[in-house]
Amino acid sequence: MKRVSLVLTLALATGLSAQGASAQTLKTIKDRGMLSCGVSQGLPGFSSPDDKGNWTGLDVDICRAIAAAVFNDGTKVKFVPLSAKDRFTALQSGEIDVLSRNTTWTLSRDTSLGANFTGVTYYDGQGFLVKKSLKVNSALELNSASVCVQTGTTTEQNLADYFKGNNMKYEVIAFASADETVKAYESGRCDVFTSDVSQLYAERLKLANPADHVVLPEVISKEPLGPMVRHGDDQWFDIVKWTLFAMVDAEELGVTQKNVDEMAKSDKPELKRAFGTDGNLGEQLGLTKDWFSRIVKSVGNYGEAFDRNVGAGSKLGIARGLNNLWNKGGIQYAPPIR
Ligand SMILES: N[C@@H](CCC(=O)N[C@@H](CS)C(=O)NCC(=O)O)C(=O)O
Repeated sequence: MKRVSLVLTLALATGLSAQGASAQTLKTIKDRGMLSCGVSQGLPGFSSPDDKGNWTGLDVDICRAIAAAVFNDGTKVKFVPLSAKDRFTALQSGEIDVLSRNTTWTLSRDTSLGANFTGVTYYDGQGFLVKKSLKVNSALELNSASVCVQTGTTTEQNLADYFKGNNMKYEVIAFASADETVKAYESGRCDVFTSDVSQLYAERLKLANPADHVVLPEVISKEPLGPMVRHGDDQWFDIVKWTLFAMVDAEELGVTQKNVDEMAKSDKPELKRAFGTDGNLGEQLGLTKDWFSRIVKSVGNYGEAFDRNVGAGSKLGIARGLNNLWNKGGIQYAPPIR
């Protein structure tokens, strides 16, 4: 009994009980002076580097928003490009602090991989891309097709389920990287390319004649994509989770990259809490009072990041759809900042 209370007293005295004994990630990142963020190897709209090595995309903006929350500087990110197969090992080994790479939240990934999903940055689903010349209008006409797919993805499993469920035969041709998969499809090694629909749009832009290819109407799975952190550090889990929530809540509250300074002066109670002019919510996360405005200043609210990278203001031109806010017909919903 005595020993237990001594340990407890010590833990309280050192502040360990408040944040959990393993709340080391934030400290490691601060000591390093840089967030290490795992992204894809190049997926327009989500994460891709230009010829100078500047990364842009929705997944990239999540990394920048986290860096802004920690350092007040969205450029303090080291982007680590990862294939589908290598992404989880990089997180487990500590090479990256967070994985922000079009990764689907599933039960097995949430448990056996020793990681936690922190939310959904993009509600997606799996689809099929075919050449228009194939004259196919529905995925149900794909019996006996050859299908190009990337290994180490949920895509492979859904493909098998869909063809089996519809009593159709198919031949899988699998590759380790997106580039190889798309090249194989373009060169005619397979009839179909299957992936998350957002990725079909992104990869189609890389083809010589994007207009020669069509995304079939069927969406055969749920692919909620979101950032992932390692098990065992609840403080870091909270920071990544609430960075995303802050972006979604900012959109709902009407706070934009442009008006953020003006809105910070507001008397509205919910804005005062978010901006830290009332209470200490930022500090409770292990961050600073101005954590919310740092995030919005750096990348804008969720809607702005969506539009710029994958939505109406981007080359992809994807409609908000499910990714609209809950009060605008979509299912993007963040808990309140209070
Ligand atoms: N969301 C699915 C698929 C993710 C995935 O890796 N898709 C490929 C299909 S194109 C991709 O994005 N590759 C990009 C890369 O390898 O850099 C998952 O989490 O398993």
